[in-house]
Amino acid sequence: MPDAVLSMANRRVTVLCTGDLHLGRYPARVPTDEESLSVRHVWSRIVDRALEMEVDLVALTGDVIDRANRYFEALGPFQSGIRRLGEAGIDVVAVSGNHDFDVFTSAADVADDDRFRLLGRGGRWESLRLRGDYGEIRVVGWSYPTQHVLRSPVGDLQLQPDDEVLTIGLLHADLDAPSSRYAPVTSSELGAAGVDLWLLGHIHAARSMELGGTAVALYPGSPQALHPGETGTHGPWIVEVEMGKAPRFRQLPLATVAYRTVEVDLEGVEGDEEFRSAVPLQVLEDLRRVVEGSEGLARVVYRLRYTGRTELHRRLEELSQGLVEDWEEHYDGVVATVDEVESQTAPPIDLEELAGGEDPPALLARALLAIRDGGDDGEAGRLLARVRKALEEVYRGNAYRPLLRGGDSPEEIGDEQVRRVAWEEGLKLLDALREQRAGRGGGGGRER
Ligand SMILES: [Mn+2]
Repeated sequence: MPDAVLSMANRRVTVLCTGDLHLGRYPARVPTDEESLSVRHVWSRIVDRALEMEVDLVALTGDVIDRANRYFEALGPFQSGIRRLGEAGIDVVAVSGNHDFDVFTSAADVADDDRFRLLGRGGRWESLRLRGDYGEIRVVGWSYPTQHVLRSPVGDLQLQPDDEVLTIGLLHADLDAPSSRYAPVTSSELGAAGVDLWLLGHIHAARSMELGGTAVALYPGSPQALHPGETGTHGPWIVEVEMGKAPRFRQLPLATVAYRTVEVDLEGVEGDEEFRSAVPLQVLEDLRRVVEGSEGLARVVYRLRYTGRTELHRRLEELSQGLVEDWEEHYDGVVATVDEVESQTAPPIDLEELAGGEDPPALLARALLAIRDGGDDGEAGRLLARVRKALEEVYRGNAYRPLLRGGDSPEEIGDEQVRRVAWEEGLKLLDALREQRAGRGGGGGRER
């Protein structure tokens, strides 16, 4: 067996990491009387999972409790989780954040479990050695002494170099945000601190960063999504760390609430009936995907962004009223609702009809018809030349180069591309012209 020849210190350590639970808070825009949507329910699922997976360590990166006024509401659920982990012999390490800088100390004292350690009380770094089947690891942590911390605490970390032991750092901090009042730290100082794996708190969207060598930092994000801005996947992370190797991360999508912003394409949608099927069908398509990628999701709250050209352009708010107030879709045990709609649609344009006049919109409509049909005389020719010149300038600016496809130099801009851009930009310009006229009450708008 290969394991037998490895020294104890080289064995893999499996860490379950989460933070920013805000126990006591309730997700926004969902019914407040459903236990399955609460943060404490998700916390309990996280503990279940840590037990099932028999992880070596649970790491909590601050803002576990949501401020002093939620303390007593949060205390019971927090306690019972810590107790269950302790009884299973799982070590739990934690630091406090700006929300629980004072209350987490009290909660930690109440927990009074041999397996649970709140590190770095009073803003002083604390180092701890833990032993298990994996061998030995070192954990360092720092907790908020006050609600605001204006300077980086990392400068005070005097870590004894030790190449023999894997070092994990816990910190609630704002990464690469120099003017932040929440412990601003930089990637370069984290990378230079002698820590193999930084587990961070404060940012609710999960992300990981390489810090040079095999050192990495992870923001696990909030395990339960808490408001419509918290889109994306939420849940705790499993991190597998081994000496001298880059850690491996994997998120457990255990959040029971998801917030989604999706684009709904209404191009060419005509009449109320078509609207009533087009929107739910597109939302359902997204819902199926989301449900398949999650475990135990209960609610999805949608924000819709309508796009495309449709004769319903001016009536979308009215048509969406019932959708926002009453619509509830049930799919595989998950309830989806629409919280808000935003319209970026444009009215359809009858170019032939418009082209009959003598005003600027008519002139532009005639040029667009010519561009569509492959012509380049008169106004159409002038428009195409202007578009080509603008595209050439974009190509010459190096900043845009990575965004461009199809050619490396201005000479390679094809006629097709010029025509396509002129068509799209021309339609936008026409919309703007018509919008202006309708706004002035000039009666130029064609749509009803
Ligand atoms: Mn925070």
